[in-house]
Amino acid sequence: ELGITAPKGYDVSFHYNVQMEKHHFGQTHPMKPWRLVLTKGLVTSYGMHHAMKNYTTRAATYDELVSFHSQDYVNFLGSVAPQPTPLDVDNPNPDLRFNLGGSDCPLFEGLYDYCSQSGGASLDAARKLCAKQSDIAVAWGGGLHHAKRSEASGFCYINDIVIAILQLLRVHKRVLYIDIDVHHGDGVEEAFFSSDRVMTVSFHKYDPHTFFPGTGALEDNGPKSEHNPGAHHAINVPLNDGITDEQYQWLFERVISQCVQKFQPEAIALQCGADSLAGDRLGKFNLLVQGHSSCVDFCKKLGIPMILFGGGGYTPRNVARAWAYETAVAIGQEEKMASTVYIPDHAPYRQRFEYDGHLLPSIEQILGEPRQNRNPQKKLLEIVQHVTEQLRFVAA
Ligand code: ZLM
Ligand code: CA
Ligand code: ZN
Repeated sequence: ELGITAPKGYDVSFHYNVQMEKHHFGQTHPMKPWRLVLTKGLVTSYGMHHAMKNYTTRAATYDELVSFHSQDYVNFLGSVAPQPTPLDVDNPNPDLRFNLGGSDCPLFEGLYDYCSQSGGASLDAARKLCAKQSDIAVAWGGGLHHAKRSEASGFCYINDIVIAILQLLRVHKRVLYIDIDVHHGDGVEEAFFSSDRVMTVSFHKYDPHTFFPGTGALEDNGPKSEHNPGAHHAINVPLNDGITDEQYQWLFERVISQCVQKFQPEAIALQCGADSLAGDRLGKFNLLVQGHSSCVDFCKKLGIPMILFGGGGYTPRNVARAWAYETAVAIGQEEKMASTVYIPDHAPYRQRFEYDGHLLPSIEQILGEPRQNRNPQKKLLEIVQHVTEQLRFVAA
């Protein structure tokens, strides 16, 4: 332990249940709940738990799940038997509904427990914010942003974020949702499409024909139909492969500072999907932990109560490195981890971090194949301009 002391100023709470770690989506499925074991391991081995309030969370109840989801859907999730993923994608089991049982959203053993644990942790985090017992509440088991009211989608079954935001809205007039997962936060956006009390902002790779879920174009800012108060309250930042730390930070700060200025949120819900990191199995951005975590740092410095959710992230050791570092940012002790995030390959102190015959991964191994940057600065400027124009319609 490196002697991390109590936080100065910010009360941070950590919401976790080991029940979530044990679930498996299936042999080669990209979503690996055990990345949470690695994350928790790093957090505790740096002694960060001494600087936070640690809560063992409970499963969300049926009533809590149906605060957003339909009863039909939750009943089905609670009663359907586990099924092997069909090999024949063209002949899905006709008994299966709600987009369940395919290869993205398999019906694995213990699914209902996994979903309700994820929801319970995020809801507990929201309750701590509402009770003003926490300034930053951390729920790495949540962030499952694709789930819809009556539909599973993209590895997500229960939208813990929507459930948590609904809780925040009991106390906070306006909630700003920010999503740095490489995928579009479509489920959260859709859930609050008709509300002017939640503004959603997603940064994502956008390529409607080849990249999931295919939504989140720059011009999609919420239905403008018949006096919809939620119009202009959905902000989308569509990006291409290979975006760098410098570009992402530049965009993030410009977009988010304008949103905060106009919308004046009383709470922030930040989805920290780690599949936007370089070297991810599914994402193809070029972000380092530095760039990714600078989003958390920027939001923290706004001084607005905040929940940090997990989300995507498919190269488990990179996910753990990022979320542990972001936990350190929350408690204001990031310098304790700085030297271990990316240790230069020839640094003389490198071997101090190698033990049990395990070599540290080289930077090349962490980053994987370099991605070509397909984000010209001109495009980024256009995004900022469009966001500025949208926000002219928004008033707190
Ligand atoms: N096929 N196995 C992000 C959610 C992304 C839809 C194309 C499935 C995969 C992917 C599943 C083991 C978040 C799509 C993909 C192959 C239809 C997606 C099982 C590999 C595997 O090896 C795999 C047999 C699987 C799924 C890749 N699926 C990659 N991308 C996306 C969903 C979730 O990060 O945003 C938040 C947690 N689905 O592209 C297909 C269209 C299913
Ligand atoms: Ca996103
Ligand atoms: Zn994702």
